[in-house]
Amino acid sequence: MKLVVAIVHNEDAGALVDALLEREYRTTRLHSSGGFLKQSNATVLIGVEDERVEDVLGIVRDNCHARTQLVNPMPPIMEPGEFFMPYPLEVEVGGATVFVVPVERFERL
Ligand code: 2BA
Repeated sequence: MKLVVAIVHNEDAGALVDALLEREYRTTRLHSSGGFLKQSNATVLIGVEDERVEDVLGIVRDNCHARTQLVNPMPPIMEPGEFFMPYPLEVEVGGATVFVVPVERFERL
């Protein structure tokens, strides 16, 4: 058994969980936030048999889309008289960041 941990955009999480549920995968959706952008995203946990991992990854691929987001860079430490014009930077946030982790033991008690 594997635990698939998928960090996805908030806007994709609902459709992803619905699509997984439709195929009878059990999921848990956690509210999370990215360390870099500090914006909220969603972490979806899916416990699944080894032979169904690729099917789950396909569903993640079909439902999660890459986006570009604008970030305002941190201003540098300025000397008196210096001037800093903050230009927003474009960052591509992937469709999904996925970890597939082996599960040592699974029980529903
Ligand atoms: P964030 O940490 O908010 O990162 C959002 C996007 O910013 C990233 O997209 C990446 O394009 C960019 N980025 C992140 N750190 C950067 C850095 N040090 N320098 C330049 N650009 C940087 P993704 O790579 O698609 O990641 C989306 C979200 O997935 C991340 O949000 C984070 O919540 C999670 N994530 C990504 N890689 C991870 C990892 N190795 N471990 C844990 N969580 C991860």
